[in-house]
Amino acid sequence: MKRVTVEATCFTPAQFPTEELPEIVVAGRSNVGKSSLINVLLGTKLAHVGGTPGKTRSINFYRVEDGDERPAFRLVDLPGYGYAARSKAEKKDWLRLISAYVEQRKALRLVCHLVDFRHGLLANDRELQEWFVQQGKQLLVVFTKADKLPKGQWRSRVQQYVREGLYSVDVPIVTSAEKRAGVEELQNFIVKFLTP
Ligand SMILES: Nc1nc2c(ncn2[C@@H]2O[C@H](COP(=O)(O)OP(=O)(O)OP(=O)(O)O)[C@@H](O)[C@H]2O)c(=O)[nH]1
Ligand SMILES: [Mg+2]
Repeated sequence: MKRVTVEATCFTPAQFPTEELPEIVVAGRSNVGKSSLINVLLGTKLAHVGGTPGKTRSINFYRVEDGDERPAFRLVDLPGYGYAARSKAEKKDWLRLISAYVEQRKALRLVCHLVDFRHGLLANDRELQEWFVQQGKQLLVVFTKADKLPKGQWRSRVQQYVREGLYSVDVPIVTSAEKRAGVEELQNFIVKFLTP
């Protein structure tokens, strides 16, 4: 993923850029590792990463151009959900911003739903999945922070989480931003997904 530019940092829907490219959005609970994974996917440090939940407050659009043969697209970083320390007013703003994006955006092709590999899908992850499915969106589950579990457990964990039930257009991808695991697999998936 070669040429990467920040196209927009949006705190209100009016700031969203025009829908000229397909968009892949990265969604998930606060602190699950959305911005970290975007950085390793893009090979940049553009997305802000934080030790405390609630680091990303805006919807951030990254334009990715990857040579002539590969389709250009946008990667979209969302503020996380489930961050309890947020005030009521902030939660309302968050919901308004995210809803506007998810419910109106025609360019949105795929939701990469990031889930902490140690915990699997929690109640609010399931709510998020239901909402995206109701909106007719395609979801791919991407597990994060896999470095926190021994590699010997990875396969059986995925099988367990799939058995417990989840929506995903394909077999979930196991990643670690820290160890750069699963990054190429996810890049390849995105390119294939966008290629007609
Ligand atoms: N061990 C490990 N830690 C990770 C990994 N990815 C992210 N982290 C850590 O998890 C914390 C949160 O990462 P972020 O990328 O900011 O998470 P986020 O989902 O963007 O969080 P919000 O913007 O608050 O929603 C940071 O301290 C990261 O260093 C990973 O693959 N392995
Ligand atoms: Mg973030």
